[in-house]
Amino acid sequence: MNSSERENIKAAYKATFTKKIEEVSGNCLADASLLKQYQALAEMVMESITSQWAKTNTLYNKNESKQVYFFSIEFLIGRLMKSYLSNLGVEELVQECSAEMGLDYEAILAQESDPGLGNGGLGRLMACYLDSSSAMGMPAHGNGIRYKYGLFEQRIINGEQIEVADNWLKNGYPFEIRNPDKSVIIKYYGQIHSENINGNLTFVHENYEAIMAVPYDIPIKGYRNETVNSLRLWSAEPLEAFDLPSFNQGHFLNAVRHKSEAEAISQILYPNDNGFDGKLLRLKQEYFFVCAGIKRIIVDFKRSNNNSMDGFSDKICIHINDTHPALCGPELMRVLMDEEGLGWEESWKITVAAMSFTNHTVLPEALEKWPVDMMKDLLPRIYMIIEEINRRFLLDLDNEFPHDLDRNHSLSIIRDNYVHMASLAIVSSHSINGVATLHSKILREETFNGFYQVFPKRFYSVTNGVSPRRFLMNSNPELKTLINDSIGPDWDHNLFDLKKLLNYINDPVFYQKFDAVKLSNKVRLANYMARYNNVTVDPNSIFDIQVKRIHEYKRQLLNALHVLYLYNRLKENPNLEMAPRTFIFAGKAAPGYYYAKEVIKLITAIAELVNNDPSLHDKLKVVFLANFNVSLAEIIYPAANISEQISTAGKEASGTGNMKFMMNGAITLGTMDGANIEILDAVGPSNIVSFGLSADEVHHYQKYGGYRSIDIFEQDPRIQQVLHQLIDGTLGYGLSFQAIYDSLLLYNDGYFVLKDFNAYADAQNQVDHLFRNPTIWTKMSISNVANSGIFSSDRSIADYQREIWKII
Ligand code: Z15
Repeated sequence: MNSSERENIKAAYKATFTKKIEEVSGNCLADASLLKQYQALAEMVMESITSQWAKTNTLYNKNESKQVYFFSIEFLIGRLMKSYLSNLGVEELVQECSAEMGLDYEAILAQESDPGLGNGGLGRLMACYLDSSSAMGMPAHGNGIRYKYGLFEQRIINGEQIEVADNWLKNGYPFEIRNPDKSVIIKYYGQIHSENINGNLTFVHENYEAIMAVPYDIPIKGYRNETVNSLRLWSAEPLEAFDLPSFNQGHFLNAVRHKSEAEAISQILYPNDNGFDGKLLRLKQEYFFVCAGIKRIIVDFKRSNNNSMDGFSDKICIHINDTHPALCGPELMRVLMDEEGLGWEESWKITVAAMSFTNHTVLPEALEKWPVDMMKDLLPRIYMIIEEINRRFLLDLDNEFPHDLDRNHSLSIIRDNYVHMASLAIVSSHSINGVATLHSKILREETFNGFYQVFPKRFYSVTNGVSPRRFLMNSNPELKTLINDSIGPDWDHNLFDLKKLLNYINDPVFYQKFDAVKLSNKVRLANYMARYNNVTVDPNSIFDIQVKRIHEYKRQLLNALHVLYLYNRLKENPNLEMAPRTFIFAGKAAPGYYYAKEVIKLITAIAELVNNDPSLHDKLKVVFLANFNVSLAEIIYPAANISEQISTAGKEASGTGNMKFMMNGAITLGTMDGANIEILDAVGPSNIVSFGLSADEVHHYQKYGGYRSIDIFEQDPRIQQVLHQLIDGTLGYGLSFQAIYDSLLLYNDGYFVLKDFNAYADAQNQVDHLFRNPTIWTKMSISNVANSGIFSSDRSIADYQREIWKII
């Protein structure tokens, strides 16, 4: 494009934008608010995307290529405007034009609400996988719930978490299209009668409560290609327009009550990450999007397949993200048998061939099990089918392992009056995978060992990945530019090309530029902290960051206790030689998780103590950033020197924040857990700081005992001092962290915080030494960026295509 062509395009853009402002606001540009500017831009973006979207859908409707459907109860997509602009290849144009028109581009983008339709890693992973699928031109779609309220907004008041409703739809949402013509009716409760119709046993559902699922579709635009996939989120509505059985029977009040009950289903996201709550409404949610999603897939498939189900599993992959959508198995069976008239065997073959399952946790308290009575009452036909799936599975088991009653019991899907959802998912899928090498091994050898013995070939491993577009190119534009200037721009289609940065691993000129980028990102975060936390931090201090959900197994407590220990050392010796440190925390606690909320209180109390003590000469600062979400994450990762990944080994299935930090040049300070192990493999031992018990050691202690936290306490005066400070008023008058103290001593420290303390303190000391040698540090940091290619979600998606969905 020559410069006059470019000027023409810019002039056209400005004219269209000015016109759009009038359309969306009834005002001229000079009088339009930032919100209206954002809405105008969003409309223009949608207009450019929708024609490609329609073309993609036409292509898909021919049914030539295999389609993948991700069923997930969470999709944590983050703001989309920047992704759209960058994927369309028009971001620079829009930036330039905005500046020339006197508009504030970043402020316009900040108008967008950040949809919190997920809790943490699980939901964000799905968003990265959608981003990558589109980038790779692969037909893959999301299927989930359009929660009216996403994950709560977190405020910190008097050091405590306060939850505020997340009304992300309050100004409307410009990137979705409501498609009421594609609504699906969902039936709950009632009774099942079998009837003999024309010699066929037929199951009839009576006296059910019906509600309507209405889809809202969000386009997932591929990076600089023609692919636009769909994220379909279902909203629950009353079905007035339909023939409501209770209405017909004259139960008008029932029909009204039914309206608010219907809407309740997609009202709010459950705020637990890695924790099972067992609420009836949650089970309704699970069936809601499963039933709606399966129905739509079948309708679309048949329309383009001469109204036949032949070849379904050659063309459709139903991928279930954790067990929340595990009802996909029985629901697909129900539709195939009761609506399509197929027999059990044929239906079962199709179901298992179509379905694959990813497990994301081994924490026992997170594994879903629903009371039989609840399931039977709410979903009578589904429960019947689960019983039959189980009966046939146990029969097969008995054939293979005769009279092995223990095995039969422990693998039974229905056991001790609960439906075990992981068992259901495994039995009804041809593939089950863990999300990191260690995690998959634990699944095979421990968590699902019984199933592994029965179905060894069903078990796979795919290490998680993250979107390099969102978490490198778009959130760290200065690093992107530096990389482009150094190795050329082509790494954007193959993140392994970042290895070419190793050519600069001894280049002092490159070091300078690289350090300048990091500093600039740290200044940005420091400004944020000055503004929102009213804390001044030194951008040249080590930014040591732990951001993730607050959970015992993630051990924010270990980090906090170590900060307190450092504080004590500095108090003893104000001239202690150490690089100044800024410890940064962020993360939400589930509202009902008392212990996690205590940890937030503890961190803010330590911050109060440390930040207000002038005798520390600014060597130590502690900041808890409120309301960690995708938008805040995008500011945090690029600014990190240290990435804290310190879970008790064996507990963090993979982690994905670890990858986002690494891609931005942070050095991992981590246990040998989840994907940290693979980060070590990728960067080599000299570019990571690892410490602590191994998963085997943790497992051994948990199985055979032999760990007594009180022994460590008694031998270590540093720990005595710190633990005493939890309860002696050091952290504020009247403030006592007795529950935390007790968890460590009285209840024997279930997450091995004290056991790993010494190793962690040593590792932190090593970090200090490394950082004080700038050449070594920069070299480590560059190596991390250069070796992060394997953690692109493009690589993960390629693995799934090859190993699990068998595409190409
Ligand atoms: C969640 O965020 C994760 C697992 C779960 O079972 C639930 Cl319910 C929520 C996380 C894992 O804790 C994390 O290790 C993993 O990286 C992430 O899923 C994506 O696989």
